[in-house]
Parts: sequence; C-alpha cells; structure tokens
Amino acid sequence: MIKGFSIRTGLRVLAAGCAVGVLAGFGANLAPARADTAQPAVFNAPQPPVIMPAPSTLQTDGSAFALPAQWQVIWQSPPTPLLTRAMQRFANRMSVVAGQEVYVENAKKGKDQNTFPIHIQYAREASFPAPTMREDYMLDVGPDGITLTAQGPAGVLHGLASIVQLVRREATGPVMAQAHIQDSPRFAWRGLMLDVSRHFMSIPTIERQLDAMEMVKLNVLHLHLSDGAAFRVESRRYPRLQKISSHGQYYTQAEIRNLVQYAAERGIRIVPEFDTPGHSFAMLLAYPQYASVLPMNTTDRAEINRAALDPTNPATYSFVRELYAEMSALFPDPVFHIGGDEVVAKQWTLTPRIARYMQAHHFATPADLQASFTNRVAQMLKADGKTVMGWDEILAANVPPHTIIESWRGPANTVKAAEAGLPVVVSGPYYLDRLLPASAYYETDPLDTRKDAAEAQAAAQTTGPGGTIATPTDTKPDAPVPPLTKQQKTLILGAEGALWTEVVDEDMLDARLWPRMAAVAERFWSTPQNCVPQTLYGRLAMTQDKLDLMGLKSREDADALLDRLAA
Ligand code: CP6
Repeated sequence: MIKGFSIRTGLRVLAAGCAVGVLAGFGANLAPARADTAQPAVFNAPQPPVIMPAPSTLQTDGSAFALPAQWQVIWQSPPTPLLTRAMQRFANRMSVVAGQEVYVENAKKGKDQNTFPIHIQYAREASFPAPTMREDYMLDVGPDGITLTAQGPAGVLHGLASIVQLVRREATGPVMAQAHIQDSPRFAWRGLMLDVSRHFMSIPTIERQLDAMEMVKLNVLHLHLSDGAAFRVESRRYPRLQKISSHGQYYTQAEIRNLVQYAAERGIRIVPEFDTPGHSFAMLLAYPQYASVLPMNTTDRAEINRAALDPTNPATYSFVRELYAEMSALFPDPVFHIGGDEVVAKQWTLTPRIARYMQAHHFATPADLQASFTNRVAQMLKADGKTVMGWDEILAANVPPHTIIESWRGPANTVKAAEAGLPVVVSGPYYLDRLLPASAYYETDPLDTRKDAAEAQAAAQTTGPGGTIATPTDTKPDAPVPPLTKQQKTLILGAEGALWTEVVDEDMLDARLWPRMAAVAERFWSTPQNCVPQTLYGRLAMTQDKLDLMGLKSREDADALLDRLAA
C-alpha cells in the first residue's frame, strides 16, 4: 500500500501509480494484454484518478470509497436555474459512468443523515458565458462529502466535470477517488473550430460535441457557417442564402437560438463565422450582383474556392452590413468572425472594373484593397457592438485596435499580430484534419513560435496515397521566427483545434475529432509541466471511454452503424 503521496504533476501521478503496479487495474484498452507478464488483476488498489485536462494541482492519498447513491446539494450561494440544470446533467453523467443510478437533490430542512453532502459556493456573474468569465475552482472530495468552491458559474461546471472523472468502476462496484484539487485554465480561449459549410452537421451532432467540450473544459465553439460550399443559417433579410445555397441543410433562427442556449448552459460561447470577401461562392450564387467576376462561372468546380465579393461596389457593403447585423443579433457573443482568409487576388486584379478602381484609389496590392474592405466591415460591426475576429490575412497596417487575429499560416503571423499589439487566437498548429498523431498536436505549445512542431512532424511523415497533405503555412519566413516577449505572450488569448470538413461528414465526426481534440484540450488548459506526453494515450483512451458513455460516438462500431442503417 502507498502510505500517502502528494503530487503536483500528471507525470508524477502516473509515476507514483507505476511504482506500485496499479496500472494493471486500469482497463484493457490502455495497452494490449501482455500474456508473458500476466499478473493477477488488482482490484481496489490505490490509484490516482485520471482527470483530463490535468488540473493545476491534484493531491490524493490514492484511496477511493464506494460511490454514494444519494447525494444532497448544499448551496452556499443560491443556484441559478442554469446551475440547477447543470446538477441534473451531473446526476445523469454520474449514473452512466458509475453504471448505477445516482440521485442528486437539493438539501431540505431537517436533512437526511444518509445522504452524501456536496457543498457548493460560487460568485454570480452578470453575463454568462463571457470572454472574461472566472473559471477557477477548488475541490475537496472525501468519504464525508465534497466541497466545491468557485469564482463563477464556469468554475462550478468545471468542478462537476472533474468529479465525474473521479469515478471509476471496480469489481466491487463504482468508487470515487479521494482528491484535493486546485485548478485554473492556462488560456481563457479554448476553442473548437468546426466547419459546417463543407459538410452540414445536424443540431444533435453539434450538441454531442458541446457535451464533450464541457467535459474537457473547452469554452468556445467557433462555427464556420458559410463558405464556398454552402451558407448554413436562415436569413430573413436574404432568404435566397438558405433557399439557393444550403441544399436544404441549414439552421433555422430558432435552432440557432436553442443551440446558443445549449452551449451557454455548458459554459461555452458560440463564435459565428461568415466568411467574406473570399470563400463566398455560396453567398454569391444566391446574390450574384455582389460578385467580383460576372457572369459567375458555375460550371468549373474550382470556382467554389475562388469567388469573392466585389469590394468596389457600394451595394456589397449594404449587403454585408445588413447580413452581419442580422447574424450579430442572432449570436449574442461579443466576438464576430468575418473570415478574411485566402482571397484569390486574380478575382480583383484580372477584373478590369476592379483593377481601375484600385488604380484610382491608390491601392497598390489586392491586400490593400482587402484591408480597406476589412476596415469598413469592422466599423459596421463595431456599431453592432461586436469585436471583430478574422484569419491572419486581415492583419494589415490599419486594422482597428482590439481586432482578434486567428493565426493559421504559421508562427510568424502570431508574432506579427502580437507585435501590432493585437490579441491572437492560435489555430495553425491544431489543424486536426491533417491527421497527425494526437501526440504531435499535444506537444505543440501555443506560445512556442520558434517551430511549428506539427509542421515538422508533417514534413517527416505525411505522404499517403493521396500525396502530401497540405500544411497551413503559406508565408515561409526567411528569418527564424523570434520568440514572443513576455508582454506579447499576454496577447495570446488562447487557441483552437480546427476541423475542416471537406472529407469529414457527421457520421464520422466524433471519431475524427475526439481522439485528438481531448488531447488538445489538455494542452490549452493545463500548464506545460502538467502536460505529459508519456501517459497521453492511456489517459486519452480512458477519457474517451467516459465521453462515449455520456453519449459521444467516438468509437461507434460497425455493427451499431449497420443497425442504424437497417432501422
Ligand atoms: N477553408 C477555409 C479551408 C482552409 C482555410 N479556410 C484551409 C486551408 C489550408 C488547410 C486547411 C484548411 N479549407 N475557408 C484556411 C483558413 Cl491545410
């Protein structure tokens, strides 16, 4: 038996476990069974709990106690309706993870002596969830009860997510690990970018992602809602957008409102993206009068990735203003993503009308013309009370202050944005559709600008039958990228795992996303010291087991799929 150990890092948690051989009890999916070194199964052995993302500090004596079936919540701060519903969700999750019913009720006067008490204290927040929300929490879990202390509702949700992960099943029944946890996120922005334009993802599918996001403490869902392939939200002002350009697959405004609420219940903000002026073929199919090249070429499939709005046509700005105003009202988050990526210069330079305009207005390059477009659009959104976000192509000399830059074309752009004093969200190293090993994404730190580790990995190994997989770096720096200064690091809001869906549909989404996204979630939340590549895959497997029990389909097997198809 372990006499007692106090550990601060994930590495030492598992190192301590290995020393007494408790890994043998962890479940068959961790490592292949090893007949040569077969050991008797160890049940009820002390073992440290596995919480992903790893908390800032976790102290445990390795003991566990039988999971109580009757819980009583003692609210030291009155619960909001949102937190009352969160407790219900918590009870359901505890039940499926434990494999037996767990009842959670609010404490009543003359309390029942036979219930397990969970004391919860937190501070209210005026608007929730918000970019500035407090997310830290403290958790004390022992056989006599639980104390959860948080600075805001998000901390309560995170604490509950950690409690669910303290439960494991043993031969004698479900047990809960003793633990003392102090925890806070490393980055305020921990996102998932999901492309729902190339392949539509139904509401239940997105809700499944939000459930999993809550469990691994991600707090931003960035939805890429329009692109060349399709426009995915009902517009009352411009109804041809969904009529002509969604193949009937779009979210109604009522569905969007519900989805925003569903995310908010879980402490997750939804940041919508409507990509302009490039990647706008679908918009222009519906409203061709705003296209740069007329008549539109609708026969060459490659045009889907080329068509761009005409930034020299005044009517284009009315269209963008009214569309963005309508969409701004639908999505309450203060941040609104305008895209701005991969504008095909020839759309403008080879169109005589636009080329003449550029000369007349002294725009030397298409990038200058785009900067002027970005600024006009940013002014409109400011009037709607929004902070503008865009892919790093929008980084131009005169971009408005506070504009959030999403760095995707390599670390040089992260440094450039920070040098300009602009806040940054890093996504380039976390392009999950590149299918790098989870560990490659995991080992890349958002603040490390000297190398894109994922890119190095890709160069070494990603040629398959389809040829080289594209990498999101088209600005190859000729000089090495300097490290971020301490001051610049404070501008890095956080990072996003990005899943582009040209070759991913909703039936395979969970399996594509989560074996990597859960690892990335830990990189975004935990300190570098607490990110332990050596134990990543084992912990990832255990975490996925729990996520799947709670409804995710990251390992849905072929039989289940066949059953569904037959139904
Ligand atoms: N679609 C849009 C894409 C990509 C981008 N924008 C993309 C580019 C390169 C890679 C992966 C995705 N498919 N609208 C870039 C932001 Cl490697």
